[in-house]
Order: sequence, then C-alpha cells, then structure tokens
Amino acid sequence: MSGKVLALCGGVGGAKLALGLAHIVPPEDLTVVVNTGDDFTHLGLRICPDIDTVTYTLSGLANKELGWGREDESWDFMEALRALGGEDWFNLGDRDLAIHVERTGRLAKGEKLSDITADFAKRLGIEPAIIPMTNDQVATIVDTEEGELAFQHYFVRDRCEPVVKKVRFAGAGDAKPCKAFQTALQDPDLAAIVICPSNPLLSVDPILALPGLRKMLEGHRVPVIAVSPIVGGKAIKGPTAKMMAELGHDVSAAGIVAHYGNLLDGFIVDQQDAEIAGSLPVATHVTNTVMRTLEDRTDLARAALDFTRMLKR
Ligand code: FO1
Repeated sequence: MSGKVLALCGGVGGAKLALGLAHIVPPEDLTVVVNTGDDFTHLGLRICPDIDTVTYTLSGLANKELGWGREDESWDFMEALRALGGEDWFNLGDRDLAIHVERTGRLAKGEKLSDITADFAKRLGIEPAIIPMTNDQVATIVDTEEGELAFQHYFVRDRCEPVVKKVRFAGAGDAKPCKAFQTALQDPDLAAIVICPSNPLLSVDPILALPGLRKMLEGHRVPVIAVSPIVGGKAIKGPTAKMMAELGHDVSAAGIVAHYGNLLDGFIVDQQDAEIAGSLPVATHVTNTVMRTLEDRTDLARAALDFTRMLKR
C-alpha cells in the first residue's frame, strides 16, 4: 500500500487492528488516533485506558488475558489499598501504575497529553504515531435507568449492567482535535482512513463528536472504511451488542453500517456475516475479522488496505 493510513480506534478490539496495521504499514505512514472519552481521574491519577491499551499493544507489553493493562503484572498496590479501605473497583497493576503516575505529573507541569503520549510511545520503542483525539477533556457519560454514570463507573464498577438510555460526550462540543490529528487529516499523502472494530457508540462516536470531525470525514477525498465490531449478531468482546439493543439499534453488521451512515465508503464484515454483505448499502468486503493471532491481525490489516485501494470517492 502506498500512501499514509489514519486509523481511528478505541481500546482492545481497535488496538488489535492497529497492531496489524503497524506490521504492514511503514511506521512514518501510520497514525493511530485514539478515543479519550474513557479517560478519568481516579485516586488522583489521570487514567487514559484506550491510549494505554494501544501503547501497550504496539509495544508488545499488553496483558493478553485481560485485554487491558500490562503483562507480567502484580497487584500488591491494589491489595494494600484494599486493606486501607480504599476504592478498589478499578484495578491498577503495580507496573501499570507507572504510566498513570508519570502522565499525571507531566500534565500537572503543563505538558500536553499528545506530547506525553508521543514520548511514552518513543520510550517504549513504538514508531507509528499514537495521538489522543484531543488534548481537551471529553468525558463519556452514560445515561442509564439508574441515572447518569461516568463512563468507568458504568463500564467497570457496574459491569455495564445498567440499561442504557443515552450516551453523551461532555466537553466534546468545545474540544479541538489534536494538531497532529488535524495534520494527518490534511496530509496530501493520506490514502485511507480506517475505523477499527471498536465499539461505535463508546469508542468511535466520541471522536466523531469533535466539532467538524464527522463532516470532514464525510467529505474527505480518501476512502473511509470501517471494520465491523459485530460478528454473527454478537460483539467479539464488551458491551457493544447489549448497548446497541438497549439504544434501539439493529444488533448486526447492518446496524453498524446504519449507525455510521454516509460516513463510510466501504465496510468489512466477517465471513460469518457473508450472506448479508450483498444487501448492505455500502461497498462491502468479506473476510475473517476475528483476530486471535498476530497473523489474523496482519491479514485483516492487509485486507482492509487492499479494499480501500479499490474504493474511489
Ligand atoms: N477494565 C476492567 O474491566 N476492569 C478494570 O479493573 C480495569 C482497570 C484498568 C486499568 C487501567 C487501564 O488502562 C484500563 C483498565 N480497564 C479495566 C479497561 C478499561 O477501563 C476499559 O476497557 C476501557 O475504558 C474500554 O475501552
């Protein structure tokens, strides 16, 4: 593939495809823009779960069992915190703590989240650019039958159990996309925009909620494609299917296409959904989207980029 690639992603599922892309796209040609709507301040620390998941995944440090946090983790801090009666619903591993402590200190000194993220990535040996969607604070708020919940309270503390009525992104209307994100979008060498198989409602919508972003993508000269996070009517991981149903969306690859609407020039569905591919109102490519191995990730990344080459705006 010649030309630069811009990937938009959230945490676990998105990071897997980002890793596949990182294996086949020259590092200087790949930019990964990450959702920051999940970010929050907890125990005095600024936590950026999706940025950290992408950073750990691209550096080979990710905890593959959990899907978040670091491999070879120990939990002494959590145990000690629990013994003191501290808040223990959000698990911060001993090694993982370092990234939150260091980021919080640098933010307090006035460094930008994008600069901190870039520096951590460089120190961990990551070459492609990892960019937070914005340096401004945007907070995903989930309105449930039990009232409004901050995202991590809904997701981790309450295990996505409350029934969702609405999702909003506080601060998004006043937030500016990071400079590097804007530069990547305007780069004359940009050839493809890939929306990774992240939860559209929680991980991609916050990015699209930044002022002007959705319009800019809709009118972009390069093809915008998405990989379905729904396979055979189910989410690979996480609450995507449950939330889609609660919010009245069709829980299927077709529901994802309907949600993204005219943003998309192309869509990739899993082979399990091959029979609906012909009926989707957008150019569709069928392949394996379930990424268990590194080979699955690079195969899907290659298929996605080959597909964008066939699409014209
Ligand atoms: N997810 C959980 O389900 N339980 C946790 O205790 C938890 C801790 C955690 C700590 C650091 C971090 O970067 C991520 C963490 N996550 C945890 C994942 C995270 O909250 C969510 O997966 C994302 O926000 C959704 O993309």
